[in-house]
Formats: sequence, C-alpha cells, structure tokens
Amino acid sequence: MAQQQSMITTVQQHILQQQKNFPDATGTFSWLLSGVTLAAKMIEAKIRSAGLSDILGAYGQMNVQGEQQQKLDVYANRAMEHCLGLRDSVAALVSEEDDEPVVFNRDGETGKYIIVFDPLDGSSNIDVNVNVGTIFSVFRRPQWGDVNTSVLQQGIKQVAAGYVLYGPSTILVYTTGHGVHGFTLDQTIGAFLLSWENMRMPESGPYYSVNEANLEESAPEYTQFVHDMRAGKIGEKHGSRYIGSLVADFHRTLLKGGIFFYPPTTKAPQGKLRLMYEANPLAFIAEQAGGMATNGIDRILDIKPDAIHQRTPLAIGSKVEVEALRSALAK
Ligand code: P6P
Repeated sequence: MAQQQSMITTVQQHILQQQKNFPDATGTFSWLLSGVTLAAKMIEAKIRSAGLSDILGAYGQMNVQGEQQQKLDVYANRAMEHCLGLRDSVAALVSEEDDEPVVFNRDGETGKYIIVFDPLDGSSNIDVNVNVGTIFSVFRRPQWGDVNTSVLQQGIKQVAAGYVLYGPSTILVYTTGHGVHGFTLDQTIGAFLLSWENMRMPESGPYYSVNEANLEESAPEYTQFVHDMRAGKIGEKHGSRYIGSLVADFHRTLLKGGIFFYPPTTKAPQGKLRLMYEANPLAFIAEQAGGMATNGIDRILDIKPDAIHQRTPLAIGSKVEVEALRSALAK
C-alpha cells in the first residue's frame, strides 16, 4: 500500500527542506534555527505558568532602553542567549536587553551567523495577559572586519527572520527569503507544526493600527491619512485595531491586511520601534509575503544602521495602504 503522505510537517522538517535553497549550507543553518524554536518553547512554558508563579511583575532593573525589565524579559533573554550561544555557528548575539553584542570566540569558518533579537517584545502587556512576542533576525558574518561592527548590516542582508507570538496559540512565523511560513505549537507533542505555507499579505485590508493618542504629536499628514482611511478613500472603509504589542499587531496585519504604523512623535522623533530587531525582521517577512515596510518614505530594508539599538519610524502592511501613506508624506 502506498505510504500515507504524512499530514504533519514539523518546523525542523520544513527548515531542512528550506535548507536545500542554501547550497553552501551544511546543516548549521537548520541547527541554528532549532535554537530559536527550543528557546521559544522554554519561554512559552514560562509564560503559560506566569500567573501561577512569582514571575510576574518587574525585575527591578532598567534595560538599555531605560525600560523597567519584567522578570519574563530577563528569562526570555537568558533562554535565547543560552539556546543560541550553544550553537557553534553563532559568532555574535545582539539583544534588545543587552547594551552590547555578546561575541563568541569562534573563527570565521565556524561562527558564520549573527543573530539579532528582541527576546520578549510587548512585555509591558505581560501582567494584563495580552499577547507578547519574540522577534529574531539572522545575518551572515562577513569574512572580514571585527564582529562588533559586522552586526551593523542593512536589513536586505538578512538570511532569515521570524517571530513567535505567544497567545491563545503559540505561533512561529519565519522566512529564509523563500516565502513566509507559519507553525502552531502542538503542546501535546511539544512541536511546531506547519499551519500556513507561503503566507501572502492581502493587497489591502480592513484595519489601520496606530496609537491615536500620539497623532497630535506627529506630522499632520498622519492625521489626514487616518481620516482618509476612516472615510474609505484608501481602499475600503477601515476600522481601527491597536493591541499595543507589535508582534500581535503585525501578525493580524499579515493575515488580514491593512497597515500598522508608528510615526515619529515629539517624544520619539526617530520613532519608538527599533530598526535591527523589530522593523528589519518584520519588514523582511512583510516583503516576502507581498507587503511593504517603510519608515514612512524609505524602504526599511535599505536603511544603513549606525547603532544596534537605533530607532526608526515604521509603516508596515499591505501595499495599497503603505504606498498611500508614502505618497501623502512625500507631497
Ligand atoms: P505605545 C511594546 O512596548 C512596544 O515596544 C511594541 O510592542 C508596541 O508596538 C509599542 O511598544 C507600543 O507603543 O507607545 O503605543 O504604547
């Protein structure tokens, strides 16, 4: 009897299939990404039990961003650094939670990759049980130059990017430049199983997503853009959705279409979100799914970084809306 085609594809199997797209890869790439999925399962387990143990609440320290570190932030950062640091192919790690890159003493032949990540984005929502996420981005380590400066690469150089969204389900979405693929964590077997292959972002969508309380602090074009979307002047009449957790707001935009944007404000003239471990990985995914990502005007993936924690304005989502905002701002 013909062997029953397995309906189950784990993320490991999928990564190995993707591996074939990297002729020079020798399995180190899939071993590297398995470090992310292991850390994700550790973080997910902690989040699931957070309400039951004394892990909620602030850790009592400030991170490099000057933000109150939540205990789960610290745990997530340690999980990512532990799981990824064990992979010999990692030359350096850059985390939102660390002032400087963590550099491993590995030669260029062994330490081929640099991983940049936000271990737990949206962590201020943890205590109110709102979705939080992990975001990661993978670069090749250039053969030349000091690793510390090699971390400052344009988003177009990413070889992989993805996020984990901890919510009613725990979802992993990633791209290696060959489409966007989504997985759901099956708790019973502890594996991420393929749920969406080759995800596509709708050309336009029903929602805009922005913190409207800040609009008076931004250029008037942003307020006009919101009015135009409410009035149905840009595609269909748009509703508003804003969770205040980037990964959750982005994941909805990927599935439903529309636009998420965080403009420059008087309080955050460079925008609030970070280029290296928030805007770049999500921009790579958005473009791979047929969407767009700009800082309002310029393509996110073309921005040359000056510092690992630099911020950027962000407009990301369906082509129709992101392009309409760019036209409004370019006038
Ligand atoms: P605001 C969470 O703190 C975060 O970094 C992102 O996850 C989210 O999109 C943004 O900040 C929300 O910022 O200013 O609207 O509260």
